[in-house]
Amino acid sequence: DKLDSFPPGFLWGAASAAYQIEGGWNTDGKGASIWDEFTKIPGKTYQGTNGDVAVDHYHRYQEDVRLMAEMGLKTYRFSVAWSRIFPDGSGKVNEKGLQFYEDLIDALLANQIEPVLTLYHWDIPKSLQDSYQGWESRQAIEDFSQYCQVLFHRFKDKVTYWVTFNEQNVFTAMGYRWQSHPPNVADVKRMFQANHVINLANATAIKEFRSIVPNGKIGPSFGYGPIYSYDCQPNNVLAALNGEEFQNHWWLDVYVHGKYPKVTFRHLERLGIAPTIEPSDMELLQSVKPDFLGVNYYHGGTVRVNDFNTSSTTNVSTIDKSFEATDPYLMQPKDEQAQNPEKTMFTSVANPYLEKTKWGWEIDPVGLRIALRRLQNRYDLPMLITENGLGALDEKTNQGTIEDDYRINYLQSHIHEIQQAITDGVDVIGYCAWSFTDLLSWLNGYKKRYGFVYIDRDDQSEKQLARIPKKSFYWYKKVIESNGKIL
Ligand code: GCO
Repeated sequence: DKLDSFPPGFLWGAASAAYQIEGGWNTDGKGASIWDEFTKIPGKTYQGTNGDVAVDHYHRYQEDVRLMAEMGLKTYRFSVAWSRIFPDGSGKVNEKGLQFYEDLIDALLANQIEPVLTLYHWDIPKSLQDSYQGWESRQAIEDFSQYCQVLFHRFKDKVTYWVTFNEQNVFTAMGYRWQSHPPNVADVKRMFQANHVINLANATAIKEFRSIVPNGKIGPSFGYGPIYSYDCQPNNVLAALNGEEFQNHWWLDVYVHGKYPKVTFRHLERLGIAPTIEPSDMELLQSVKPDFLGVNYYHGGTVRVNDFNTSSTTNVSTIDKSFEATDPYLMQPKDEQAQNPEKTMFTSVANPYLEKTKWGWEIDPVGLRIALRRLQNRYDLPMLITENGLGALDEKTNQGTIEDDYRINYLQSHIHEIQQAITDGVDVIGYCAWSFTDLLSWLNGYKKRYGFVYIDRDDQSEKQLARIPKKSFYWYKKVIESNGKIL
């Protein structure tokens, strides 16, 4: 029945990122990235884990692609480590780095697996950070564009789907605000400025792409979570509008319409933290449009209006309480507002209807359908789900198997909602589960596992880091074989 199936050619896939799987951090001429440095700072990652070896995909990619073929994957999303191609970020190309990705791509194509190539999954070369502060400098636009052009030329006949930036919303916040990613900065003004430069780099890369890879498809992968109002109290509904704009449209409107949303921009201007925009910037942003939106979906967010009386971090004692209801801006000193610019727009609360994973992430499959519907309405582009999955503490049974029924349930419920969204009329071209093998969780080491394929880290034999397909691997194989019908 047409109404409850997936379109023919639907791209069933799985995803990964270079730093999280490759290892070989200085092999074959690779330079260091900001992550190679950051993970060595004591206390930054769980048990001090780093990606020096990761799951050694750099040396074992053939074995990994064999498993993908056995599973019947139609597509595989991976990222290229910029510092393999340009060890110093710019200047001289490292042919061995290019060759690695060419070999990987050829292996995928030989198995009829469509490559989805991510250009930037968080690992800017360290030398660019050191010499001009990375994304805070406009020089990064030029260097990123050079790097992209090398890949466009080299792989234009082999790769159709390209992703520019992965989760720009996540890596800018984590890196420039929360100090939990490199470059380990806590400065909201610098965050918004770096973010603007990345927008320009995104647009510049897409512009180059149009002339070099005219038949290819390119777009960003955004970490999207729909924002819900806590209830129907109108001020809470307004807070949810603010939340959706501040957390989502702030990026997506720029990608698709070349505009910053007005309410948030004015708000940041008032606080003195809006990005500095040069005369030709908006013209550049408006001159390009992605072919598709990559959607990374894990969960949404629930918000309400900030009740400053109950806020634990705001000192309201010196403020005339009679202002509170009418103008929360008057309550906080401006510099404090600038550190928490969303505070007067909305505040996040737990959703009482949703259960959570062990890491406290809400489990919300219907939220994925809502996400797809909202994104289709506002942006009207085909969507490729570039990530969705469950991080869990998988354990081997005595028989050496991994019975991850919880992951099957999680994926099944989400795939079901995608199918519902397609029935609603949404244009979804594929689904890449996160992740193919277990991999290095940036901050949670190897404890938090996402893969269809277990990586055995206890095995001390010569089979170290052995790959063991989990129960979910065999389940997903059947999902793919039946184009989603066994659901
Ligand atoms: C983790 C995260 C990642 C992200 C991915 C984002 O545990 O480190 O969940 O695996 O999902 O890198 O694109």
